[in-house]
Amino acid sequence: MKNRLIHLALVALLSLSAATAQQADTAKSLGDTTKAAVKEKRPLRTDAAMEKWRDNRFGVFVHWGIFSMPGGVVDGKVVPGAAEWIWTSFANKGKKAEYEAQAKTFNPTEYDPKAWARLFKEAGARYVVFVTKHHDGFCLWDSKLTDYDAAGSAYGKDLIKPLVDACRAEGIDIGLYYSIIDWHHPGYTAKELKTEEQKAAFRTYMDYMKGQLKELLTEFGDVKVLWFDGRWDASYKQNPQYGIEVEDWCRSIKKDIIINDRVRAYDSFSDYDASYERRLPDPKQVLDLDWEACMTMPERTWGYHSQPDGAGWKTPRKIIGQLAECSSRGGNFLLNVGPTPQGTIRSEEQDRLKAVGAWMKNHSNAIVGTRPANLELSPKTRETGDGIFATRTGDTLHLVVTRWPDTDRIFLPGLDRKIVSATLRAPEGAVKLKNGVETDDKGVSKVFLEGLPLTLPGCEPAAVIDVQLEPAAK
Ligand code: JFZ
Repeated sequence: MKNRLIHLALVALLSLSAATAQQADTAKSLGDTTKAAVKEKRPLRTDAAMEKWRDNRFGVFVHWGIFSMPGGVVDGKVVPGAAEWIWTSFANKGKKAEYEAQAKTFNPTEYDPKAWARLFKEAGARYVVFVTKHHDGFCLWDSKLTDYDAAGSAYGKDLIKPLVDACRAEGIDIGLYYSIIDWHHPGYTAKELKTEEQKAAFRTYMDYMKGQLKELLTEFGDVKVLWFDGRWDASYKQNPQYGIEVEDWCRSIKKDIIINDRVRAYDSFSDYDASYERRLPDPKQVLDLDWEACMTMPERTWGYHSQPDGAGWKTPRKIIGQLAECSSRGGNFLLNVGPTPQGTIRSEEQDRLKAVGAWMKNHSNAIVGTRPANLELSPKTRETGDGIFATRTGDTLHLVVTRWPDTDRIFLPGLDRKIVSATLRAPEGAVKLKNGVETDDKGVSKVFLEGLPLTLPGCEPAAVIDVQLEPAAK
């Protein structure tokens, strides 16, 4: 427990520390040849695969594995925090073998991949990211390189392929999560590699990883995203060339694969920055690269926890607000579920996915396929997901309103184009809004929409106003 807290604190510290400090630190430990790669912020990709990734905007993350079995409880005691880290509680009690033995009894008999796929589709998700191997090393597919996998469990067969097929059949793009950290593989060491034996052993692990990544990239059809994680151990950081090798390997197998920033030991953003974890980027931050925020529904845990700690389950309004905020800033939003060991998705998660989906059914055009409108309509000091968030498609602005304004006007500072029309798309029918311009004492004119209904229409968690603009001057 203590170890885990220290670890989580370290991870948090790391991610919070300024990029420059990290780079300075990195430069110290790297030779000149790799320094350039470390600082590399690549030009934005313009290929079709990356454009599609941007268009998708909303994904579902699935954290599932034998870590789901204890449900956050060890020896009758509830362990707060991330349930997918429960291995550390077992290990600290000298019960690593007991943890791993769960692989033999893992038997999600209620698993219905088609039902999951339908649910994700109903939620309005355009892509998914499945954990195929988390830090505990258990593999959810049938890997030829280990028996510590779904095929070697009581269930006895691959869990990933049927899900990949079912989601693809629903038109959902596929992403696979793969942990670099591996607490099971005998060659993996977390600490700095000192002896020749350790180095040789880690080499066997590198080859194992590459073999598994080849399986993932060749046996599951068109995989769009590889989502790496767990690059912070000393062994991996001591050898930054490992991350470069892994990344190059994946690209050599699939040229247009989209890879997140967590593949290399240090700050290469790879194709996009996935460091926004259970948080959204600071409103003051300039975001000039592709990025994605991943989010839990309860406060902390990714894997199934029978009693998640924290402030409770996020409301659909909060989730939709966060999704809209990400879209308005050019980022994707990856919303997590942690299925039960039986293979079901708990009602707390289903209800929220369906509520988001009910909203997406009417309003996905404010999210999917949009680009940021670059309008700041909410205070920078707001809570995430709370306010008015502007996306655009062509000459149409979409304003997603999760906090109903205090007056009947919405000002659009920074808008330099004329408004043709503005429509509130309410479930009980469209409402035309008027617009006007007000010039203040300093001669600055401010465009506004006017005539908002008295309250947020219907019972919707968020309203959407479409604003048709005059075409931009050529
Ligand atoms: C990692 C995992 O340890 C966790 O179990 C989960 O899978 C999550 C999606 O990813 O946790 C992290 C990784 C990176 C940061 C924080 C937690 N970070 O950069 O702040």
